Amino acid sequence: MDRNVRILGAPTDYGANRRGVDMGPSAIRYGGLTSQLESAGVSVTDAGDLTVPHHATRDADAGAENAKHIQEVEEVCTALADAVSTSISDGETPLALGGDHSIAIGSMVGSARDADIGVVWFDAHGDFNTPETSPSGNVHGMPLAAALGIGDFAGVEWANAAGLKEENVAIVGLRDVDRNEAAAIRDTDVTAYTMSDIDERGITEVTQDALDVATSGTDGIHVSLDLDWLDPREAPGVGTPVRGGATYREAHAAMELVAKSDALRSLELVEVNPILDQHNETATLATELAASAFGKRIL
Ligand code: B3U
Ligand code: MN
Ligand code: MN
Repeated sequence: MDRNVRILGAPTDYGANRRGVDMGPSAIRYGGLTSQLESAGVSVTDAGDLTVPHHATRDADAGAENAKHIQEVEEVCTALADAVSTSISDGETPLALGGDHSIAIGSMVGSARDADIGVVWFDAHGDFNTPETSPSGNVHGMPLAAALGIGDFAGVEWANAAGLKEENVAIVGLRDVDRNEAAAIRDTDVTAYTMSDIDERGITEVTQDALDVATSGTDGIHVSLDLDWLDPREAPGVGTPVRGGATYREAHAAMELVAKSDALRSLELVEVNPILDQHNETATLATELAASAFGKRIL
């Protein structure tokens, strides 16, 4: 398939309460994103970065204690949703670069604007907290709940806007889930695979199941890749590393299956933290994984 990819940078860390992931888009570009994507046979347009309100212009304690910087998160997500949906209607596949994982609310809302979509969420964390259950108040731990309309986000409208169906959402790679968050996931029709599932069944079978969940009856899928899904040995440059994650090979195998599904409508790479990275290796790995998701072949 001839594919054109449009890179959309979202240099924000408001959802992670300021930890340096706002530098992710630069680091990922510097890690060779365009050439990696071209080696996957897609053409690439870089639309630059969205404008994110600067910290100097905002109150450091803005937002509710249980949903920090909710207004800034909403601003960024609204802009990203528009950019993602415009990209799709222009015939270009959006590739959003975070930034913290709160940007996924914008990606999903935008990707779902004119279609029924499924979602595959690769992450160590559930990202299923709500302001009521969150231990941190950081919105990057809440985007899946938000996009499914679960929880009270101080009346913020996007929370219900995506129109996602729980039964088309799959989370892959869980190993750090808060107690109430786990109960919330179990209460829904979302499908969740832990690292134990990957241990028992292997990455291929689990990813294929997740893709089946997301593609069943939908027009396409949004794939959200939190780099902390990988083991910190492979991806040290993330804000909240958790031991026991996916290996380099498992991550590539999963992305190759994404490519094979031929259903990818939008992709995002999030939570790369250049401050914590070593020689930009996490950002560089993110570019490789994107290439695999877009169908890079060896032979
Ligand atoms: N579950 C915790 C921790 C966390 C979630 N996502 C990340 N960290 N990156 C929380 O704050 O919601
Ligand atoms: Mn996440
Ligand atoms: Mn995570």
